[in-house]
Amino acid sequence: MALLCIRGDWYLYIWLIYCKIYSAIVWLVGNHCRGADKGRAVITAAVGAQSSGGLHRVRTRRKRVQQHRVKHTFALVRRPSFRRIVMAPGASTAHTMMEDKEKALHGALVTASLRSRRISQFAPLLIALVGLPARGKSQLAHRLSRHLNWNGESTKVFDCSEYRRKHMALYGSHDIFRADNQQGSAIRRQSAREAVQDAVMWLKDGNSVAIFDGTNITREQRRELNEYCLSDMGFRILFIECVCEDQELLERNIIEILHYSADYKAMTEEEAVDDLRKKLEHYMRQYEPIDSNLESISFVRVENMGETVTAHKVAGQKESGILGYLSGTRALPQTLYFSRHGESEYNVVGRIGGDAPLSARGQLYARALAEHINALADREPLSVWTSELRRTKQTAADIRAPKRAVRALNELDAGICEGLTYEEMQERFPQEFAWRDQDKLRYRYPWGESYIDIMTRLRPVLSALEDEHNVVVVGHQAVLRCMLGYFLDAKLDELPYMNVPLHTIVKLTSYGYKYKVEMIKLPIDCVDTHRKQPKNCSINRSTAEALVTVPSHYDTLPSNLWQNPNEAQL
Ligand SMILES: *[C@@H]1O[C@H](CO)[C@@H](O)[C@H](O)[C@H]1NC(C)=O
Ligand SMILES: *[C@@H]1O[C@H](CO)[C@@H](O)[C@H](O)[C@H]1NC(C)=O
Ligand SMILES: *[C@H]1O[C@H](CO)[C@@H](O)[C@H](O)[C@H]1NC(C)=O
Repeated sequence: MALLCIRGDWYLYIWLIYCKIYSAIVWLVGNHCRGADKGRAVITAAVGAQSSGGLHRVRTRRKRVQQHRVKHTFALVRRPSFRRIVMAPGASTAHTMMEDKEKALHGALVTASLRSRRISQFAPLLIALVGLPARGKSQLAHRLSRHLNWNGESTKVFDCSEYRRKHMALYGSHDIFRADNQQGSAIRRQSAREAVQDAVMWLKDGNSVAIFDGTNITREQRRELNEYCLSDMGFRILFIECVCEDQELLERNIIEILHYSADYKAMTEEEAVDDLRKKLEHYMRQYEPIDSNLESISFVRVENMGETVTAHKVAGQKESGILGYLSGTRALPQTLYFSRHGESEYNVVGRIGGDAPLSARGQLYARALAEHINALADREPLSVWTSELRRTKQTAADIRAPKRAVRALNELDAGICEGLTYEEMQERFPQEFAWRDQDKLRYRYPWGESYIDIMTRLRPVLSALEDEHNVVVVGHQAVLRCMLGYFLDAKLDELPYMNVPLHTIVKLTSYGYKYKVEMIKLPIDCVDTHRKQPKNCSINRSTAEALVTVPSHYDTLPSNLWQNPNEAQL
């Protein structure tokens, strides 16, 4: 019995050893095969689950497809511009089949782009501008920044030349831009490094976009920055190249630089022109335009200030939004006019909202406005945008220009408070009234809107307006506060308290990326509708405290308003 047991064990041992050796051989052979033709192993695994009857047919068919694809992708890998397609299934096969030399050449690029695909949509985004001076880079940077900030992405521009100016008390001359100027290029490199570092800090602090406004003109500089962002920081990165072939645009940009750049404040006109021309020459000697065949970066090329916009390997929500913005607007010089509607019957009696017609004085303003604008329209074509409400349409009625009523320009909807005076609001909804005073920007009227809401609905109008010239917008107080706030870079919390008086034309003229503002008050009397924030915003405040800043108005509509306004009781 014992002997049988031992012998039984022996059989078992031998059997086990046999199994081990067999599996080792199978493993070795299998590995060898995989090394030689990974493609087949992949296919075998892929169709392994299928019934053996159909296996042979499937296997051969797949194999042919796969071989074809391998050849195809292999050809594509040689052209970096198609690397996105290569990253489709089969890429790893193509990778294994590459020769060593090509592996070394493309390996880094393939992994880099693989990595970039893995970076989350929500990762912060660094935008790096590329291009020669006077191609409109700074202008694009600031406009884009304004647009992104408005859309809730906290964005900041990091301007290399500002860092450079910090290092040199006063701009010396074009000399520091020469490639062979050791000290100059050290300063430039140092300022670029500092700008990048600050941009990185900004993004690490939880902000979403940093715009790096340097020149990054060589391929090597771009590759470094791309590598640094993707691999070291885990940020997304998008290059925007500004190209400008149009002589007229170039000249205009150069004139703007000469006028507004801090570098040229201390120079005479001729000196500055000569200096800028030489600076451009130095840069031109070093400049390597982005070449999608040689570089594996995602970039957008903006030609002639937005006439043509091309995108290469641009992915992601933020990036496509930016692409949309860039292709939607041309950064050309513009003049825009804004006016509130003339005084309405509701303004006279201090009521908010509603759809009241103009008061007698409002009609006078409409005529004066038309006279003023028509004089301009005789020189240059104009167009008029109004809201869909009666008071703006009536205000624009006499202007001789094409008119359009835009729903997004309608006044803030006051919900349950539509048509009330502030006194009535305090009487009926004291708590709502106090809450509104506590945070006017975010307060939303029950069944109505907040300032934030109108900012959102104004987005498309603002984008459209940035691409327009000579447009007269006849709008309402809250809506115009938001629009002017956008163009003048106002802080959001200041928006609801901006003063946009009645019977005043606000003229905005662009210079560079900024706007100059002129207030043209037409001499027609009107009530004041501007209510300052009261000191006491507590919900327990007294009625007197709540109403302390309410502007004076008539209690009933006086019939002889425009004849002798001083007689009516205020
Ligand atoms: C307002 O008054 C109520 C009671 O009348 C009190 O409970 C509350 O704390 C007061 N709130 C403030 C902010 O003073
Ligand atoms: C606001 O008014 C209430 C009630 O009159 C008072 O208790 C409170 O101290 C006032 N707050 C301020 C900041 O003046
Ligand atoms: C471009 O970016 C790189 C990346 O950090 C930086 O080192 C380089 O100095 C920049 N070049 C210029 C001219 O701003």
